[in-house]
Amino acid sequence: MPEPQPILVIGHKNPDNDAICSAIGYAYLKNELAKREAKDGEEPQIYQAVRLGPLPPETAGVLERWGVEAPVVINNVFARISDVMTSDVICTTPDAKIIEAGRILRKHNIQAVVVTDEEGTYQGIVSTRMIANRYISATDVLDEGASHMAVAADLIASLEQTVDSIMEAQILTVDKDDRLSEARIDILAQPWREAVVLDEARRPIGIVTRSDLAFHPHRKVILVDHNEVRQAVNGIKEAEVVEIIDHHRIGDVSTVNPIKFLNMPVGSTSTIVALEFRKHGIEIPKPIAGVLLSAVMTDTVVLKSPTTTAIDEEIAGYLANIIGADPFKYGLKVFSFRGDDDDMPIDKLVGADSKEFQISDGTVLIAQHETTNLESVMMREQEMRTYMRSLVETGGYVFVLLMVTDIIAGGSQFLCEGNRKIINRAFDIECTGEGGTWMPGVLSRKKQVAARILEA
Ligand SMILES: [Mn+2]
Repeated sequence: MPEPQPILVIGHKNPDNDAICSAIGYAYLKNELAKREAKDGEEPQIYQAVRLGPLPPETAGVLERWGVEAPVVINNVFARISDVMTSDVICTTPDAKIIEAGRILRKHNIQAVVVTDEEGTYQGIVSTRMIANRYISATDVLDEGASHMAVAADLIASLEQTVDSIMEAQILTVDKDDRLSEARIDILAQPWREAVVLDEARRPIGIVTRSDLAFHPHRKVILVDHNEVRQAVNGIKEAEVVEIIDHHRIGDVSTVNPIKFLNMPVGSTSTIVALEFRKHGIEIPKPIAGVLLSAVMTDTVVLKSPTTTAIDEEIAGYLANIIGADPFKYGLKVFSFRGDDDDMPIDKLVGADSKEFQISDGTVLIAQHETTNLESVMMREQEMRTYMRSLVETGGYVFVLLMVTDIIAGGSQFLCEGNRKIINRAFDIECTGEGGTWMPGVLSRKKQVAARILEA
């Protein structure tokens, strides 16, 4: 049987701080709960936080600050060879006698033994079928009139030959991370029943037989900070979603069985994760509290975004108390990890956080850059506008709107390139090609900007 696999805790594609931090926090909580619930002598289920893209700079800063390891990057959750392979491989050497290989096959009640050289490098396999074929071919010799005694003597003698005389070296070899659906076709297309799983040094680490292919494994995943297929890991439809923790609109992920689906209209998924810790009476260690608080602060723009609820405020205070910091000051520190606005490359400054929206006239791009120093960002206005015009050209956008959000003042400076009429109409402003327009209280792209433009 394949080894038990960890349940993956996954945020959305193109991860933001909340997608990664809520996954780290929730995986920690689930591991603690699994340890608490595991019966004596039973291995607890392992939960592993993973991510679908690079760490945002503030996340990198926060994880380093607290000495928390970054979740590993995964590309997909398609079923893999490792989900079905047998990992205890029995090996022999090319100079072993066939009779010894036969004993190994019988002793372990297996169908194939893997042949490796002295360094443990893969050479081929010997299966019960290959040995049996010798006996079957002996019937030919008998039919041709050879004496039974002579054939029997030959067969007995052949048991003393070395394994390499009947070893098959052309068997399919696969990687443990190969997609099962693709490997299945290759395994069925070859004349042998087995495929050997090799590591990078070509050492055998597993074996897959045709009977293993009857098994259709589904990798277990917990989704955090999203519940739409479009934003989810590749292969999600082949996986088994066992829980969802989110604070977005209900999307289109569907499941076969009833699951825990915890969705709350609060400012961040990390807020909900912190609530779950309290609900289960699991203590939040300082580093986890620091990680979760950072995401409450980034998702709610230091509790100023209109998406912020009283629950977020209460949780921010609670987490800040654990790490002994002021939530607002800590939030500003987290934002400062994004780096100086003066020397940030222009494509990052404008495009790092940008989303496309469809309106009746075509596609528009709304970018947001959060800052504690609006003045220093606006020093680069001409450079930003030139870059935005290039985005309008290459992306074929109706317009590109950049919200430079001042998180201390609690508002955004709008800069627009392309057709400004739509923005001007939607917000009843007169955005021109110079200076931009200050929008007090506007912090949320989703709630206060995209929604208005889509309605206009
Ligand atoms: Mn979020």
